[in-house]
Amino acid sequence: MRRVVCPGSFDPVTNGHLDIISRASRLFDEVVVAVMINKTKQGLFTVDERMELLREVTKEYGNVRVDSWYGLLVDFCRMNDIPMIVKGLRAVSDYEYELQMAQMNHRMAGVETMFMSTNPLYSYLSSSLMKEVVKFGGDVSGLVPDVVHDRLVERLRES
Ligand code: COD
Repeated sequence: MRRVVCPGSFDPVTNGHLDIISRASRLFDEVVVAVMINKTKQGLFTVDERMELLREVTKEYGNVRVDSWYGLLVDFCRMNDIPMIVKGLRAVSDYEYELQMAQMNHRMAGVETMFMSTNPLYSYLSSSLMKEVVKFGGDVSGLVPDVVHDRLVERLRES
């Protein structure tokens, strides 16, 4: 079985993430979306909430599974028998750090990284930008899935 992991913070998932996940789902037998836990960073959504949103927006793809992990991504790969990571590249600025991680992951465990060029429609999207825009009353509809849009508005209005 050709299995790949799509890792990230997904706080929350955007249409940019979803585009990469859906394209990967057409190339691999199974895509495991892994919400990586960063205990030093307070997210807007809890890890469980992020996973719930990811499950909701990927339910139409029959071969996408959502999981979470605290620790090295390569250990998650070993545990789940995953030989490859898929990442989206938005710009040259993403590349330097992504390349460093790809080389380190390969050195540590022989795990390969595949880079997909971002869909130009979504190349300027990031979870942080979506949060900032909604926080100050801007409109991000069409840039995140509808369910995420509603949860963002609800959560940021609460605060
Ligand atoms: N278009 C296309 N792709 C996108 C877009 C977009 N608009 N936005 C994001 N992406 C892709 C990028 O490939 C990105 O890497 C991924 O989606 C996830 O994005 P985020 O913002 O949700 O997540 P990040 O960047 O915070 O995730 C970083 C990781 C958690 C993946 C990384 O830090 C990691 O692997 N940590 C685990 C610990 C570890 O193993 N560390 C050692 C690494 S060598």
